[in-house]
Amino acid sequence: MTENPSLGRPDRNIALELVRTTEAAALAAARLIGMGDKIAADQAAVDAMRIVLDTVAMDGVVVIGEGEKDEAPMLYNGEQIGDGTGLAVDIAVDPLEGTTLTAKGMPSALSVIALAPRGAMFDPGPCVYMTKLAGAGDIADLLDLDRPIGETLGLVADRRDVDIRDLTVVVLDRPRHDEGIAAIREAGARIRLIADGDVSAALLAASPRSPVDLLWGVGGTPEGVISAAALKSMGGAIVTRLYPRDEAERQAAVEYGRTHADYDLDRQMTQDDLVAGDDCFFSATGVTDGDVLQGVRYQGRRSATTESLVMRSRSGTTRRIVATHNREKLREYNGER
Ligand code: VTB
Ligand code: MG
Ligand code: MG
Repeated sequence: MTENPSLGRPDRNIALELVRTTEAAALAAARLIGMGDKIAADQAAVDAMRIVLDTVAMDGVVVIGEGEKDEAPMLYNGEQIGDGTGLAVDIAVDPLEGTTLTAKGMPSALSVIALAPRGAMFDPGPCVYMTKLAGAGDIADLLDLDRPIGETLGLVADRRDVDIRDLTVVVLDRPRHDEGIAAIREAGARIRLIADGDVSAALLAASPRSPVDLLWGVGGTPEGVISAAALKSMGGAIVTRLYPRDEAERQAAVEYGRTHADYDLDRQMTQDDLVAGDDCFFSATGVTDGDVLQGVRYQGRRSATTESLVMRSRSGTTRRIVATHNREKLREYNGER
């Protein structure tokens, strides 16, 4: 009779172990805030996350190791992670989401990781970009990339019983968004332009009571999948569509679609298409200070604090974990941090 012995019973929440990996990456990257070297900051985050990941009891495979587009060091796609026992899982990492933000000491750099049962995560394939529209769960049914953004803003304003000019849309500051930005302004909504970091922006847009209502624009496909894992847990919504950069990438995507049934340039994909099923896990730790998470704070050589968001989609539990790290003890058994 009992198909799944864990159903209805509390079981392991692996996100509570993942938080150690994003904390380690954040602590390592934060040493390099404002130092002007995004490669070094990224490398520090990758190395630190990699070491702690191997302590997690799981049979993991990296399916999204962001870094290709920016030629950053990465936890390689296909790399085996964990101690090889237990759950067979897909892992998506961005050890430092916001390498330039970190190098320049700008807000909202995060370390992030997402995990889901094997096969659950969308494979980005050849497209490094996707168009994204994200917000809180109360407007999930209004998110449609085929409707002009100005009209969607009108519907969101009606739904929330506010004026369009009360709405704020967060947009990556990129020339490719010029038309969209003009359309949003034309509709009367306000815009918050950000230099990088659309995972953090998706979390902000999806939080009820945040000053931002929507995330709109073209960002990284890996970041889209990672955001989806978070939004599934916190009750937010995202719709996305692959965005080939040029004709060659479009051709490669069409070719890829012949052997991968769910790979379709025309399809709008929601959080449930990007991360299937109901049991994904997410952890993010702030590197630089931001609206969603406080960054790493050092208290001299003795200690440092981190703030993390830790979530699981099945239970919908979101935890904010503030940790105090004893840097002296860590130095003793881990080397300098
Ligand atoms: C976004 C942003 C990232 O890449 O996904 C962006 O969230 C999109 O690519 O922080 P471009 O920078 O090429 O526009 C990042 O900026 C870097 O991973
Ligand atoms: Mg990265
Ligand atoms: Mg990134």
